[in-house]
Amino acid sequence: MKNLLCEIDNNVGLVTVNRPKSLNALNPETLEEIRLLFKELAQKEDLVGVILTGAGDKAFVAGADISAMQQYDALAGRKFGRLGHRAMEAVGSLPRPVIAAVNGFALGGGCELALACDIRICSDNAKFGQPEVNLGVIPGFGGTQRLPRLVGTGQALEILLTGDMLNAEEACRIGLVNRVVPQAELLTHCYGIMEKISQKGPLAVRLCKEAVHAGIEMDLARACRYEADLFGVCFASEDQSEGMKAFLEKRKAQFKGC
Ligand code: CO8
Repeated sequence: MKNLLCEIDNNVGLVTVNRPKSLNALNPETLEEIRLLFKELAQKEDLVGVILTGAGDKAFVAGADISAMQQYDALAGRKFGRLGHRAMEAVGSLPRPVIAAVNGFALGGGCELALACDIRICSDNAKFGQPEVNLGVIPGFGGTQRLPRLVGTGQALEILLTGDMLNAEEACRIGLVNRVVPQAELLTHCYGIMEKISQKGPLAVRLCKEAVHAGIEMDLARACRYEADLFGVCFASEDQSEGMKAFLEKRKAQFKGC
């Protein structure tokens, strides 16, 4: 891959968008690499999860690549939007948790990439925004949909309509990120969350993510029935009997992921 770095350590993937000269802006090639990489990572049975970040200490991702978009006509714009959606979908549908380690600017397509992740932790220098209205366009990688689902329509509309940037504390206050940590501790903090998750039943972790993401698209009654189905599926696993047995025997469970 030309624009991404990927390393896997202790079954935790670290994916870095690596175009620091343009503040990790997402050009079509990078979006396609994200899609392909996350499809490949989805096949790794032992994977605990993925941490997604940006190269350098200034930006997570400063948006879609404006120099690539500048000359687009309507059809090219639509094609680019679809490419972006497929990349975000590959991140969001990874059957493992994905943590966005937001280490600086997360603007436009960069904020949308963070929104496609399951958990967002940011450094104290992070800045968030959907500045597309400054460029005469609207967000095109899911921002008008995922942002209101996460922070509510009122907060989302203020961000979308003003194009204003939010600092890390403001982003945390409205629930756009879970936590703000000093920049030097950002990755360590994210690995700490992955370490905790790695101790849990892998099937239960996968099904929790599936229940939340699928359920949020349904009405509550249907979503609760879906949850009950997935809850039932857990009882077909060895991990369920081990987890409950270990609790009753007052010992740590030894999960196998089956
Ligand atoms: N695209 C391309 N290049 C970029 C981008 C970007 N989004 N952001 C920064 N760069 C480049 C700059 O052009 C500059 O390059 P060079 O050194 O060659 O001049 C380099 O990165 C460093 O940037 P700055 O010198 O501007 O750094 P500053 O610290 O002065 O400013 C900012 C940092 C505030 C982040 C500033 O760079 C900025 O405002 N960037 C643009 C942010 C933005 O508007 N992002 C949204 C883009 S639109 C979008 O994401 C839409 C997504 C959906 C599209 C769907 C289409 C269908």
